[in-house]
Formats: sequence, structure tokens, C-alpha cells
Amino acid sequence: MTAASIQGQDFHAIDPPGFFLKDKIAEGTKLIDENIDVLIVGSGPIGATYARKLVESGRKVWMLEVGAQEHRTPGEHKKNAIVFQKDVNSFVNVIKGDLNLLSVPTSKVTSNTLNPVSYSNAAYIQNGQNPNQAPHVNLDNAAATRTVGGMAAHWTCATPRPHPKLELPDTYDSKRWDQLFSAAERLIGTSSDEFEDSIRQQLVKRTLQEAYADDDREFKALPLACKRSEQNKSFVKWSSTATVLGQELIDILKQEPSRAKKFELLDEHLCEKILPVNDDPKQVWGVKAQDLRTGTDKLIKAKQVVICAGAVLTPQILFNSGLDESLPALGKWLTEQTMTFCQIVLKKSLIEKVDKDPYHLGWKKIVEAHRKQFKADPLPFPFDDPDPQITTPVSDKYPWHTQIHRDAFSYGLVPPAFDQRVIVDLRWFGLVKPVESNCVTFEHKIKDMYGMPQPTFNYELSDEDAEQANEMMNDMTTVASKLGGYLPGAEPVFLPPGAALHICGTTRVGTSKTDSVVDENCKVWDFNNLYLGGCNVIPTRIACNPTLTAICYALVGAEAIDKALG
Ligand code: FAD
Ligand code: G3F
Repeated sequence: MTAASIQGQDFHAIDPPGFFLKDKIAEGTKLIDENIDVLIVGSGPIGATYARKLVESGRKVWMLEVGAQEHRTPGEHKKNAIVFQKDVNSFVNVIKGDLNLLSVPTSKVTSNTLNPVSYSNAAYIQNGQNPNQAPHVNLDNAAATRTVGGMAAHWTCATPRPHPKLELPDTYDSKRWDQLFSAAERLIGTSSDEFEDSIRQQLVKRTLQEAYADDDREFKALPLACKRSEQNKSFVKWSSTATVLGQELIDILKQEPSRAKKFELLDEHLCEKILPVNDDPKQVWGVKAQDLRTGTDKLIKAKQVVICAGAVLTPQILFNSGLDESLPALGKWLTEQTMTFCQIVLKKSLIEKVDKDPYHLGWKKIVEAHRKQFKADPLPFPFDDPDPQITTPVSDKYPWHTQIHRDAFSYGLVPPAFDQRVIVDLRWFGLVKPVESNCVTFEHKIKDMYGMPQPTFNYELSDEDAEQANEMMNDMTTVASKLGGYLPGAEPVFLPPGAALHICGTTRVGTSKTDSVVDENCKVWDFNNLYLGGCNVIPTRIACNPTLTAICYALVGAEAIDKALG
């Protein structure tokens, strides 16, 4: 049972309301005044960071999440189910099912082969599409995951630190950043060791280190937020919102609802807008939310409000609250990485090397044991040999982030004819410079399927970024050629814009209201008690996976809120 069952008072009993709301208050609206210190919108890893820190400081925290709690442990990574660890391929369909595209241009064409008796028309808005989205400036694959845990319910867990010169924002000095990254890595559980014992990890790493020996290029373990089980070496526990919340907060959530609870999560609750205090527009009174199961509106009072609803749905809530005019940078300066992808089948010559144990890493013994048990297996790799997880980080000469690994995503399903042990994925992520005109705007009249303003993208690469994407593609194919030949159907491609799911900048941190939305503490300009979190606050171009950096900002935000609460 969630706190939704704590009865709010009927709205008409409250006099005077104390907040500003233009909408007509629907009958049956509940007013919730539970002496909440901090109300967090969004249960992804960033909302969880705020929650963990603030509950630890003794604050009373409530969290709203539009998605459902699907797992008995709130925010658990779905890949921690053994079925997906046995077959990572099948996880592709989970991701596909969870990602909801944010802006789909309206297709005016129905099918030419439709039986002429059937109903057919080019409706104004069909299937949640967006008639105002120009296809050539769309972020076609930009999506949101609406579930308790957010995208971290199925993320890859890659948590590298950004390059200090090429990616890292100058919001804090290097000492402060270093402290923040260490704290963020502890919170999410980043490690570079969990795949190091794998034969394929060692084989791929050594092969590339040798191929680039003259170039001084670094190939190393991809930092991943996960932990290999001590009892069962083939099981990896992937970090998620549940990891960030920690056992104490999860235990609190499992308790029965009561006024004394320090932490509460209301799932299937849509935050529609923030409500300013009646006579003080700098002060937020609370939020207007909708309980999607009952359709009841709830007006929830809180001393501080934090919105961590993802890089597009966070500015959506601010827009819906009428803040687009007072926050001129809202939705602007959007960056999304360019992305290239291919999959290779490992070279015969590399696989044949394994028996000989050329690097004296103890492969011989492992292979012999495997061969003894599985005589018919032509491959030397044990079935539970962990997948390779390697990166060659952003550098001056190669200014892109890379992942040479196995990963499930909504693309890259390996055909059953191929043994997955010989497949390696290559994903390259490019830097894109923030420009004001790259943005997400919101429609006043068109609503998404949750009744919120429809997002529309306007996103174009500069010539310089396009050139760099081309170089990045060439680099990926060169690295691929050292490892093997392309898996048929997975030859090198540029993925559709938005595929990285690393949108940043839409509510960026800065020093003035004209070109940013929040200050260095993640507090919204002109507000006393409204904070934001997410990759949306990252103001710089960034090629590596941005969530770790977003956690750093949330740590700063949580500290500022705690201080403000006194
Ligand atoms: P989210 O995780 O998006 O959570 C926001 C939450 O807010 C959602 O649960 C949403 O339902 C909720 N919400 C939205 N609107 C409302 C509303 N109006 N009311 C109430 N709730 C609302 N990043 C990395 O750094 N490394 C990786 O390896 C990596 N791998 C990824 C792999 C995949 C397949 C995907 C899809 C993403 C990956 N990412 C990765 C991106 C990463 O998951 C996100 O950066 C991260 O989850 C962002 O956290 P967040 O809490 O800001 O937002
Ligand atoms: C991204 O969002 C992640 O950050 C990567 F780590 C992951 O490999 C990729 O999605 C999958 O395309």
C-alpha cells in the first residue's frame, strides 16, 4: 500500500488555499498537507540521489512517479532477473517495450494496400503523434521510460568520468569535482574490476592494446555500476535506483503508510505542474498531481520541490507550470550525442590464440576444464565467460567515447545462428557542441498521452560536429577491423538521432538566467525552493555516459536543500 491511501482532506475544507492555480479545481480534489520537507518528482537514479541524501539528513521526503512499481524492490534493475543474465539478447525486448518515443511526426499516409472498405483517414493527431514535428530536425529515437526506477531499470550502467578538458563543465573546481565523482561512484557502485577475469575481456583488450601500441591509445575496462556475485560468478548485480536508495530507504518504503514515515513513494502519480505561493511567485507551495489509478487530483504541499523527470519531461513540467516566459533558456542548448554502431564476429585467428595462452593469463587451465566438460563445443570460451566490457576514453586525438562490449539495446539483436560468445558490439558516442537553437519546445494545444504539453524537437548538427561524426565512424571501423568481420545485418551505421538517450542541457546549470535555467546548486533561477536534477542540468558537450555527472550535480543540489531547510 502506498501513501496514496493516506486520506487527503477534501479541498473545500481548506481555507484559504495559499497557492496560485489558474485551473478550475475539480470536484473530489484532495489536499495533502503531511508536513513534507522535500517532494521529489521522478524516481530515476537522480531523484533517488536526492531522496537518499535528504532522508539520511533526517528530512521527510515524498516522491511522485508517473510509472508503476513493477518490481517488489522499488527501482530494481530488470536485468537482475536471471533469465536475462542467461540470455542478454532477450533483454532487447524489455528495453524496446519500456522506451516510449517522445515525438513522432504525423504520418499522413495510410496504407495503399488497405482494403478499400476499411476506415482510412489522415486524422489530425493519430496514435499520439506530433503534427508539428518536422521529421528532418527530430530526435527520432529520443524516448522516456515511465516506471519506478526510470531508465535505470534497464540501463547499461556505464559510469565513466568525463574528460577534464574536453567534457567536464567548469561549474566547480577540480578538487570539488573529484570529491563529487568519488561520492557518486560510491553511491552507484562503479567498478572497473567485475569483468577483468573474463578470457574475452583480456583477449579483446590485449588485441587492441597491441594494435595501438605505437599510438599510446588507452584501452581499459569500461567503468560499470555493478557487482559480481561472490557465490555465483556468472551473476552480476546491476546498479539501479534501488542501489542508490539503499536498503534503509527501501525498508521504509515497505512499511505501512503512516504520517511518521520519513520516505514515501507514490507511483502512477503524474506531476502536472508546480504551484507557486499566492502572493509570492518566488516560493513554491507544492505541486498539482494526478493519481492515474483513480483519476483524482491531488494538491501536495511541500517545503522544497525537486523535479527529476528526465531531460525532456522535466522542462515539460516547468512549461506546463507557465514558466517558459520567465525562464528563457528552458528547453534550449540541447545536446544529444551522435552515435555509430556495429557488431563484429571475432576473428578465427584470435579465437585460435586462446588455447595457447600467449599472455600467460591462465587461460590454458580454464579452457582445458571447459573442453573436458563440453567435448563437442568448438569454442574455447566457457559458457559463463563474462562478456567483454572495454572502453577507449575520450582524448584529444580521439574525441569520442567508445564501448567495445556486449550490451542489450532496442537494436543489435544477434541472430540465433551465431554463438553470442563470438560477438562484440562497438558503440561510439560523439561530442556535440551546445547551441541555443537546438531545443525542445512544448505545444500549448497538442497534448501527449498523459495530457501534458507535447514535446517538439528542433535539432541539427553543425558542420563541425558532422565532420567529427564522420571521423568517429572511420575510427570505429578501423578498431572493428582489428577484432573481426561484421555480423551480417549489423554493419556500421549512424544510429538515429536520440538513440544514445543522453540528452543534456535542456535545463542547464549556468551563471545567469538568460542562458541557463538553474544556478550551480541546481536551484531554478528566481525561485527559493525549486530544484532540478538530471542530465538536463549538464551544460557542456559530453560524449561519455552522463548519468554519473548528473548524480554529482544532484549531490550538490541535495546539500543545498538540506542547508536551506535549516
Ligand atoms: P530517468 O531515469 O528518466 O527518470 C525520470 C523519471 O521521472 C521516470 O521514471 C519518469 O517516469 C518520471 N516522470 C517523468 N515525468 C513525470 C511526471 N510528470 N510526473 C511524475 N513522474 C514523471 N546512462 C549512463 O550514464 N550510462 C549508461 O550505461 C546508460 N545506459 C542506458 C541504457 C539504456 C537502454 C537507456 C534507455 C538509457 C541509458 N542511460 C545510460 C541513460 C540513463 O539511464 C539516464 O541518464 C538516467 O536514467 C537519467 O536519470 P534521471 O533520474 O534523470 O531520469
Ligand atoms: C546508452 O544510453 C548507454 O549509455 C550506453 F552505455 C549503452 O550502451 C547505449 O545506450 C546502448 O545503445
